[in-house]
Amino acid sequence: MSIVTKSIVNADAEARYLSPGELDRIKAFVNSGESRLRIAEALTGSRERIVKEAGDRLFQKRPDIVSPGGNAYGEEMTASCLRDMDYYLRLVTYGIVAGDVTPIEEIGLIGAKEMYKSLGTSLDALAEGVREMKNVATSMMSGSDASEAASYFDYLIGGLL
Ligand SMILES: CCC1=C(C)/C(=C/C2=NC(=C\c3[nH]c(/C=C4\NC(=O)[C@H](C)[C@H]4CC)c(C)c3CCC(=O)O)/C(CCC(=O)O)=C2C)NC1=O
Repeated sequence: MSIVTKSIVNADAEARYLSPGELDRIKAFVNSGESRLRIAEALTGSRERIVKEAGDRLFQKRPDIVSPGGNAYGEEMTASCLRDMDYYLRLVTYGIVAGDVTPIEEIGLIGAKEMYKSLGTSLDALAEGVREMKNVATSMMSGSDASEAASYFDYLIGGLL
């Protein structure tokens, strides 16, 4: 839910007008809209490059995961790994558009650690892959867009560890 919907639901539950604090938060959300949409567009437009470069960097740093016995060893498993990175990049764009990390949490983090443990996937390595996506993505942006985008990647990394 965006801050707009959330504020309205809360205010209406108490049959009251939006408070000055709520209006301030909505104002900040609206004012940051243009830059958030620009960032989401940039990530969406470069998704293939971001996932591919970040994947290459991850496998260079962690050759064990793509070596025999590794969780992402073999063409199919490597493809699943890159697909997961693409999933997470997509969730980051949702968060940026919503101006809220809730979509990242609800779609990508709740239950994720348990699931990855049962698959034998290293959460450290997955988080490293997300960190590399952040590095590739932010290197393509201006300073303020990069720091805005970085905060969503950082939230995701923190949630995986
Ligand atoms: C949008 C929400 C969402 C997420 C997050 C998601 C993740 C997800 N990743 C999976 C598998 C997987 N995930 C990985 C990922 C990796 N292995 C590594 O060593 C690396 C660290 C990492 C890549 C960076 C691999 C290799 C598999 C296949 C594992 C297997 O089949 O044994 C699976 C098991 C089923 C399948 O293979 O599709 C799920 C459900 N699915 C979803 O719908």
